Amino acid sequence: MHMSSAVLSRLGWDESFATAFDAMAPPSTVPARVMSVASRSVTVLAENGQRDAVYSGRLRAAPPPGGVTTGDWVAIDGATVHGVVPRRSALLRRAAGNAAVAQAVAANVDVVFIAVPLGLGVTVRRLERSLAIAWSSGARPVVLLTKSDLSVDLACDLESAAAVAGGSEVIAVCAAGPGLAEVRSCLPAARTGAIVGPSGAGKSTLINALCGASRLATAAVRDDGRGRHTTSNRELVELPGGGLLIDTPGMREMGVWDAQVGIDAVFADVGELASRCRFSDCSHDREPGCAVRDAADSDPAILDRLASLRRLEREQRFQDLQVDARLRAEARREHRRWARAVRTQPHR
Ligand SMILES: Nc1nc2c(ncn2[C@@H]2O[C@H](COP(=O)(O)OP(=O)(O)OP(=O)(O)O)[C@@H](O)[C@H]2O)c(=O)[nH]1
Ligand SMILES: [Mg+2]
Ligand SMILES: [Zn+2]
Repeated sequence: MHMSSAVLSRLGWDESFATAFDAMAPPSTVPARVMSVASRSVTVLAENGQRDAVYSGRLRAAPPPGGVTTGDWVAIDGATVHGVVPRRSALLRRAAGNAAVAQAVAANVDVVFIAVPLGLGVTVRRLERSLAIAWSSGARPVVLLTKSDLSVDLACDLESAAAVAGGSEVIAVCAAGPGLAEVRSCLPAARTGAIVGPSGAGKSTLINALCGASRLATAAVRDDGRGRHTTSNRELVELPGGGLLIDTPGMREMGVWDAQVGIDAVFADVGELASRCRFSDCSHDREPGCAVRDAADSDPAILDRLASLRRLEREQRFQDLQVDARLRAEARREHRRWARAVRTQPHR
């Protein structure tokens, strides 16, 4: 029955979400998509319009990984969100300041646009990290070289990005026009994208350009180069002619969260070389028959990629350990609660 709704299909609702919804939704709830999130409430769009809603106690007690986020499909009853439809994809990062907690940046996205502002050259190491996180989301990463009008050497910037993009599409775009059509074509009707990148990369300006209107606030980058965030919310915007795009606040750091799959994908070239080393546990240091060192003789950049890969893998291992430690602590607490409950029970 939900399939008939034009509003919902416009927002990306389809048969498989409907099936998932029927399996989890409490009676008398209807589906809605989260358009933006505040600390204690969400703005959702349902068949009968937009509204603010708060979480039920049950959802507060057992939120989805990284919390309810923009792009989630939820089951609402009036102004209460009762549950979250299992996600098709989720962009998760380590929450700022807490290695053991995830933050869901966006959910049910088909494309993750990674904005890399031009002008000072491509920040390759940062791009590798973002790509690994994007790959792990289950969505397709697309690299956007934004503010392309500020590039000193666009061909060179495109080449630097392509060298680490691992086959992902790379689009140079300027909010004034060039490249906009290519970005647009990544998002056919009912498909959802999310755009991530540093503050001032031109994310909101780009969405406004795609909308042909000043839909989102934008601001000039401060001269002193210190952090300044114009966008403070993750907001889902409907583009004219179909397609949806989630704007996100600029992120200083995107910590990896369960990103090993993405790390492997982004550094597949290094992995392939390593598989040809004579020793299976080669540290690519000075062992004989090291295919990575051999390759580095003709392409020294491979050593930078190796270092970058190791940094991300180390970070991922650290994150895993932090989560293990947290789970152990939780299990201990749970056990103490249980032991106390048993002690205070009257003997029979
Ligand atoms: N030259 C040039 N400037 C641009 C372009 N796109 C955006 N800008 C400028 O860059 C500044 C920052 O743009 P925003 O869209 O606010 O950046 P943002 O990525 O949304 O930043 P946060 O919301 O803080 O994460 C603004 O002054 C824009 O006018 C572009 O294609 N070329
Ligand atoms: Mg913005
Ligand atoms: Zn080796």
